[in-house]
Amino acid sequence: MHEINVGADLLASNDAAALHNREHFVDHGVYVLNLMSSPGAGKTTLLEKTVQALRERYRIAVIEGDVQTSEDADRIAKHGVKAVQINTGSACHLDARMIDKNLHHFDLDQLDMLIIENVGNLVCPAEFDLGEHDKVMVLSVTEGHDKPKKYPVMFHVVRAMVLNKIDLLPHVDFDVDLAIRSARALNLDLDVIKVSARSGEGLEDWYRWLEERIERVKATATK
Ligand SMILES: Nc1nc2c(ncn2[C@@H]2O[C@H](COP(=O)(O)OP(=O)(O)OP(=O)(O)O)[C@@H](O)[C@H]2O)c(=O)[nH]1
Ligand SMILES: [Mg+2]
Repeated sequence: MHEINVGADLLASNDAAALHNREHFVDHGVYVLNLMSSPGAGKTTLLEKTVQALRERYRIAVIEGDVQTSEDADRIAKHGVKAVQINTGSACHLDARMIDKNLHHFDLDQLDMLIIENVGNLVCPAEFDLGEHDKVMVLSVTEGHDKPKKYPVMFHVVRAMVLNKIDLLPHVDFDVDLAIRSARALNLDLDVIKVSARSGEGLEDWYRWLEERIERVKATATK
């Protein structure tokens, strides 16, 4: 009797597609960010602020992943930045092939940064490499400081955690130090940036973090 490990096969085939995407991104010197969080943590709000702040300095485009609707892509497009929506239907994450199929919408030579907003979910997106340079997650203080312990893979795979909605800290029971300690126990080198995408507090730190990443990729472009 043959036993087929569907999960492992799926991830192996995704890794091959991700490698293909990554070669494109590296060749064209475009920095690619995979932004993940649970539903409603503030990914699109953060992206709206980010494109407004950086669009004069960098050529930016966005891929929006959602189960359905194009509402997030519409929110980004309002700021004059190209945004392509991918609807995953029943899938709880984006995969590398979905990104590959949509890259023809962009002239990668004309981009400095491509941001991919993943489907709101703290589990599945963490397992699928899209070929991005960095995975970053948004954790909102309304979600509770126990999230690193409950969703360890997500906190393990990201390069940075944006702690969002800090304007709400006086109203919620969220221990910032405990959340950061638990996240770093899973990921020693994790960068943590505390922001309010609403009030703007901390966003300059986030922009500086991105600029450093974009410039590093530009400097090592092969084409
Ligand atoms: N108070 C406060 N509200 C925020 C902040 N950032 C986002 N919000 C609100 O949180 C809600 C969800 O924000 P979105 O940006 O749509 O969240 P999202 O992560 O893109 O959501 P999905 O795409 O559905 O997963 C909206 O009502 C935002 O206005 C913040 O820093 N402070
Ligand atoms: Mg969104």
